[in-house]
Amino acid sequence: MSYVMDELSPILPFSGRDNSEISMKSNPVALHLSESFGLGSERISMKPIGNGHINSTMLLTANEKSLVVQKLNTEVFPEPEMLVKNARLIETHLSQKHQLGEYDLDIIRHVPTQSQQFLVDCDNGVWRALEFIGGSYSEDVVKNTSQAEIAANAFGQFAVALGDFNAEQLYHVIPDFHNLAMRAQTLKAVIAKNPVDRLARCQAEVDFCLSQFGLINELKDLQGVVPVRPCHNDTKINNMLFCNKSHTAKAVIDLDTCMPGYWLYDFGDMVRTFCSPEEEDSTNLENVGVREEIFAALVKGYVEPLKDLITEQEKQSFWLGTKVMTFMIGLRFLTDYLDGDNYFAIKHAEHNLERAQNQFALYRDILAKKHTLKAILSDV
Ligand code: ADP
Ligand code: GN1
Ligand code: MG
Repeated sequence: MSYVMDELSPILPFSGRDNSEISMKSNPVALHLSESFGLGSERISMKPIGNGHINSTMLLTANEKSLVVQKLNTEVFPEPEMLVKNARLIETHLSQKHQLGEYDLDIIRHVPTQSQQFLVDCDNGVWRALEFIGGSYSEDVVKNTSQAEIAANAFGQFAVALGDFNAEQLYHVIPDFHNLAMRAQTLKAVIAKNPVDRLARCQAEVDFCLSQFGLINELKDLQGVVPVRPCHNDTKINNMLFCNKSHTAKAVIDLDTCMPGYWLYDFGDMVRTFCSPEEEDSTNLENVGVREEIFAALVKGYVEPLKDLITEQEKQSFWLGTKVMTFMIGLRFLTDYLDGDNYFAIKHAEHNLERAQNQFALYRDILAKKHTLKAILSDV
């Protein structure tokens, strides 16, 4: 599935007595946000966009100008002001790179309110606004090798542009975000508690998960061997915007989890979300697996911009990244299922379990294709 962001609001132009206009004018949230972020109070529309699991993302349009507004998930991000501070440091760095001709992609900038604030309290939550990148679309499943190479290359450009950014400036908005040992502890704690009595329903997945904890030591062995770098930490395919016309990469989005990490995390999350022909929550498990030609295209696309910075050990660590990231997200979905769905947005009761089953199916296929995938990696 893909998600298209038109140049203009999908509801515009309004003709006569448009119902959406009437309802939006009386929608106090849309009106408040529109006035706060300087769009005015005329011809307002607000509708959900994208398929993110964490924040509520809306396209807000008024007077033919559009902004992306997001109600931040403050359970996940308890310190939204630090989230915005991190993102703005990155915006500034990327803008400098852009001015030097060293970064070509669009930069998603936060938009201040009329009183120069970046957060607005509204509707029992905290909202921010981002510049809307029109004429773009995002994908939930990679269509072909060319798209994989283009997106991976853009994530690579993003990594290189942040190569000289001091990631220690970034606040750890979610501590231990990709710490597998910590994620394993959390899973064990929720198994012990079994708060919503779902353990029996997913014992097979739990047993499988517990049998894979050797990955924790494999990761520990990398400490001091691969460099800590500024990472995006959520390089899933729908965090890339493509141009409607040229189908080139337009912007890397969702910078909320940019924190110090290993490039293997960003590589692995791309493998996880680019390579399967099925969406992350598909229950068509026979079809879930790694498309080897997509894997090869992603390796090529990502490594090319990194070539002057990447170390041999980092390249070698990409195999571990492939395994760890797919496994870890499966573990996180399973943990959330057992915990009663407190973290990821769900559409039905079994959603998190189905996501976990999907990711474990993908992880199993990765293990089964070990020799082929490692051979592709050793070729770059
Ligand atoms: P989440 O944190 O919930 O994943 P995202 O920031 O990734 O939220 O946004 C969700 C979706 O909204 C994206 O996948 C994309 O389709 C769309 N989107 C987000 N920001 C923009 C933007 N600045 N311009 C256009 N579309 C956007
Ligand atoms: C969440 O925000 P979104 O939908 O891009 C999650 C990622 C997971 C991903 C799984 C802050 O990403 O870590 O990999 O879902 N983001 C956060 O699809 O937890
Ligand atoms: Mg996202």
